[in-house]
Amino acid sequence: MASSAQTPAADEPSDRPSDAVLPPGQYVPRGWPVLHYGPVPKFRPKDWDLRVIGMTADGGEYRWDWEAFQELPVTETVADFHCVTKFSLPGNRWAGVACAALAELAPPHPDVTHVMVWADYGYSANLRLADFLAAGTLLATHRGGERLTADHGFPVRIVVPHLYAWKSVKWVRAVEYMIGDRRGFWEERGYHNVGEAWREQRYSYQEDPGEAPPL
Ligand SMILES: Nc1nc2c(c(=O)[nH]1)N[C@H]1C(S)=C(S)[C@@H](COP(=O)(O)O)O[C@H]1N2
Ligand SMILES: [Mo]
Repeated sequence: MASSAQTPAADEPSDRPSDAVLPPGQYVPRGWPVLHYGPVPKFRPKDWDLRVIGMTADGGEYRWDWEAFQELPVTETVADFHCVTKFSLPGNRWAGVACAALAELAPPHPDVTHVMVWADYGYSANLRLADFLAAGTLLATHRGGERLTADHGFPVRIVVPHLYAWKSVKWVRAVEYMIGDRRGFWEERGYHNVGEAWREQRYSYQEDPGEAPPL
């Protein structure tokens, strides 16, 4: 994809010391916590779709209904998961549709720099295009061989392992291609615009000039 070269590759965790198991400040809890803002949406297969909107290469929108989405090629990735509230889940085996594969089916305009990932009820998170296209970034349907439960994002959540988990949007319904950056739900409410866990980019006051749209 021509546009993937505009931002640095983000498929490797940044600044990871060779002996560190978890990013700074993180611990492994018992079980898998459930954390989100607002209600869990009810899945209605007939109404569900996943759309790619915004600045596509051909100016059109792309849409997959539930049947069509299930026909997309499935990949697996094993990755840690880091919440900014400091719990981490090491070694998750996620399965789903690679976001890079989705972007091949729905190519972004060459000037696209960022994406907004949208969920039911309006939750959103912004990503650099390189984060979206990174090797570990997936529209996950399964973890550890089991379908996600409603609490954890069924039917589809994005997983962006190298960024704090508020970017791993549950109940994804749309990906918006953007020319330029815009803050998502938590990025407007005090969390870091980029959110790299290995750089401990937790809060917006840690942002460098030029790293984020003004608050
Ligand atoms: N749609 C939606 N996705 C969301 C959230 C949310 O509030 N709404 N919370 C995020 C946060 S802060 C975290 S830590 C993870 C938690 O995922 P889990 O409940 O599967 O552990 O979901 C993320 N995805
Ligand atoms: Mo979180």
